[in-house]
Amino acid sequence: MLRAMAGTFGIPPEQIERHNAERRAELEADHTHLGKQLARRGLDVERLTTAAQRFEVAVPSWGVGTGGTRFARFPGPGEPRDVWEKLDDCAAIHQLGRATPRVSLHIPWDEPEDPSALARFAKERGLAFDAMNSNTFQDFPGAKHSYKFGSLTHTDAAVRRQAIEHNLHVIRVGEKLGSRSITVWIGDGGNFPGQIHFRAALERYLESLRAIHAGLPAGWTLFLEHKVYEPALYSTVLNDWGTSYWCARELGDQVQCLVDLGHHAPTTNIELVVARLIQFGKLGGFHFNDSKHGDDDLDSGSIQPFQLFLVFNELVDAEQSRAARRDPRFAPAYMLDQSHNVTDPIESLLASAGELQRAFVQASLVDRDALARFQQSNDVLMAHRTLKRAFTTDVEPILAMARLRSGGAIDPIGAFRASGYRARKAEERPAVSSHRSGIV
Ligand code: RM4
Ligand code: MN
Ligand code: MN
Repeated sequence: MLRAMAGTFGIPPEQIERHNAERRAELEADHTHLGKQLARRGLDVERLTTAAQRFEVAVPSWGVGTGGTRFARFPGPGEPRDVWEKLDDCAAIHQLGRATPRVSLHIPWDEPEDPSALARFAKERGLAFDAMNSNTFQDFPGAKHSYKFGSLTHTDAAVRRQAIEHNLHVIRVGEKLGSRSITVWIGDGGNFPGQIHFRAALERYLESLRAIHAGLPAGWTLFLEHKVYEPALYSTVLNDWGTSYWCARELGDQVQCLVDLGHHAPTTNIELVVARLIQFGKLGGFHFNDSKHGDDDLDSGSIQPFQLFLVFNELVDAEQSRAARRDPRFAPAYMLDQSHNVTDPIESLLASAGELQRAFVQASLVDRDALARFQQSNDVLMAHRTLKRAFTTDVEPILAMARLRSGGAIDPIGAFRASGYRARKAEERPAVSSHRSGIV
């Protein structure tokens, strides 16, 4: 059902132009000033602004609905009720922020009845599809077998077969949408010592993944997403990056590891994990979010912005030293994977994409020659300060200028609030009690 009609979507461009007109002169002054400061450090503000304009991250279809905890969900007004309305919201986000041209779908949460129609609908809104996400961590109506005790690693081959078929189905849907990758995250694991034979479960995982891999079209990438705990609370099958790396290597070139920032024990050094996977040629992509305690799915950069910077520091370093990498095609896929429980999801996604862009630009400021010299001579303090100097630089004028030049809003959240988009959607989309839009 094509509920939204062409012409009624998005933020009227005149509104964005008016918003920018009021802020342009100040931005230009700030951008010029920052340019002079950076020039003294041997950095070219124009090159950095162009790089910021090229930065892209995919938004999750499940992220535009209000999320919830396992205690409650407090839906906001004008929530999207189906995949079409979700795409409308994603289009508004991209219109304002210009950094999110692709959407990552979760199947069957966002199963399209007619994938080709959905692909056209997205294209009309300037959007395309990023990685597909399969879901074998819940039971859906009509399913023959339950995933209560696992999916791809279940002890019963019939359950594994159902989970494999689901992944193959998701790939087929993705092909019709123009996607070129699938992310496999499973909830499989154990709640009690003794429940699961660790090695046997991992063998079954590999066997199931081989079957999915056999159905992977040419040019596609399969991402393995590890997670240390939850929903299984004692052990998980794909628990960490090392296990993920081993599996990806066993499976072959089309299989890569995906790092969800929230999927590690609290003290894990994630930037080190990123460096290892780069070095071993298996860093495929990210699910960005932030966390304090566990898989909190908070907004990117809201809790540990320095960690985010350090992750991008590894990515930019790898990008700049191609020779040091094993994988010449190095181009990790960036996706947001967040749950917006108490904020407007559109605002959170705009802010989060901006935080990633900020970390990327800041990491691009690092004086890598100086850093290498300080590392070589064991000048610990100056090595650290070289990173800090980049991290503490306010690059906001670069980000805002990148948005302006790409046709977005100088202050995307301000423009969103001024547009009245949410109030309009609240009228167009009366709440329905049964729908579930976010992660609960
Ligand atoms: C999981 C994991 C997956 C995501 C689901 C909704 O914790 O992060 O990537 O698809 O949540
Ligand atoms: Mn994830
Ligand atoms: Mn997660």
